[in-house]
Amino acid sequence: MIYNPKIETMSRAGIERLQLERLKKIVNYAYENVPFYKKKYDQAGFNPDSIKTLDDIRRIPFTVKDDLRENYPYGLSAVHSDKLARIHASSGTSGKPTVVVYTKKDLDMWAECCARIIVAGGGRETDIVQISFGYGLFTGALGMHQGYERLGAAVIPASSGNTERQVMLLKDLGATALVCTPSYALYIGEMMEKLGYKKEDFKLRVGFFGSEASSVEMHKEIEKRLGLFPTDNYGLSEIIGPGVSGECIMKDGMHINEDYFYPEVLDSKTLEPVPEGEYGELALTTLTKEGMPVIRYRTKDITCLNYAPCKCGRTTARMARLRGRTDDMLIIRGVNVFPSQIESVLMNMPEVGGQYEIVVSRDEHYMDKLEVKVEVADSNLLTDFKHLEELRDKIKHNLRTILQLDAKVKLVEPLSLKRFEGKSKRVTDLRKI
Ligand code: DLL
Repeated sequence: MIYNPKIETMSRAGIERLQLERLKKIVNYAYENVPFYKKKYDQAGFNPDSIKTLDDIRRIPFTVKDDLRENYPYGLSAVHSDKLARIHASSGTSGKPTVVVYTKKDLDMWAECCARIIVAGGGRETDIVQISFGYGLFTGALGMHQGYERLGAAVIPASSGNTERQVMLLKDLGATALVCTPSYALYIGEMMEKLGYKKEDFKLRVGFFGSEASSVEMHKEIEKRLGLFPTDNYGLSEIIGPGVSGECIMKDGMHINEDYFYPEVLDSKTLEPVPEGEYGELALTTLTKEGMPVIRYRTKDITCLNYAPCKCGRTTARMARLRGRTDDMLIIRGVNVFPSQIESVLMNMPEVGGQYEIVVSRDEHYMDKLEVKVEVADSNLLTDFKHLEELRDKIKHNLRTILQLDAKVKLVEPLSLKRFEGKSKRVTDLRKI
């Protein structure tokens, strides 16, 4: 089933025509209604009327997170506050949040985008969906809530936290779908087991997991524990929230809602586009957003694009599962390491559980040290020294094969590492302190 077949199966020429028409409009709209863009474009000598082809986008200056911070709170808004229908914000690592605003028309578009990715991942109007993202300024909960509501499904706005109660609600209310972060889904799965349930005790069918990185292996683990079909979906508050892209049931890349968000993948050094299929930094342009148009936003997320039509029938471009962010890439003894690589190694080993922590530090000789803390799947192993040593060596070996780097591995009790109800924070880099 396809939610909006006219758009989602449009020919490449058709979609590009639509994108160009919208790009011309939005760039002019931003220039005329947001002093920030006018100033930036005038300074760069960029004339919004000079856009003639989609390739011309390359001449437009980028927008970055600092632009939003520096223009806090409403500096990038293009409309009078009377026209605003919703205000969200994402918490920054320090200081003030990044504020994003929506008009009624934007909310309508957002609901459609989420409905499309929900249907693509197997969600239906007959679902009873538990939304276990934190409700509030975060875009995840309300975004997916409205998407599912648009389909006509029944929504349980459970919010995150109180995991025992989450399990009770899932079971008693007969939820068929779950929406949360992938790490929280795993935690919920563990809690089900701890409370003595089997996955057959639930009616769960599909799960929509996003807002943080997850690996193929992590999805397999979620599928095994919760007995549902998991898909990955992507978005960011600055652009809209969830609904930028999502996997279909083929699980071969996340379909981008390209009629609303124009994607580019760039070499992060030269900022020139990379060839299709090569990894680089994703930049996104909102093609219709009224409240806060965002042009060529550097997401810092690393992915690649695939324009080939998908087996599901959709023709929209697909972005690969994120490989990380340009800024969560760790450089350890000169080697580039993405936490997602470490996760893949661990998730492929049945002897270890789903939770881990990565600590990077520096020894007295200024040498970088990588430590990975992992929960063993079975606590009996902790009393068996020989097997423990063997497992530690095996993990070290597997990490070395993938990372080309030696790591210290610490095995800990099941359920002893910190759990997260929202986005997880698994990396501590002590070198920066
Ligand atoms: O996390 C929006 C969202 C909510 C997406 C719910 C999907 C589901 P922010 O809080 O602004 O917005 O964080 C955006 O989270 O730039 C990525 O680095 C990361 N991220 C989001 N989705 C994924 C994903 C929401 N599927 C930032 N895989 C983005 C990996 C993701 N990282």
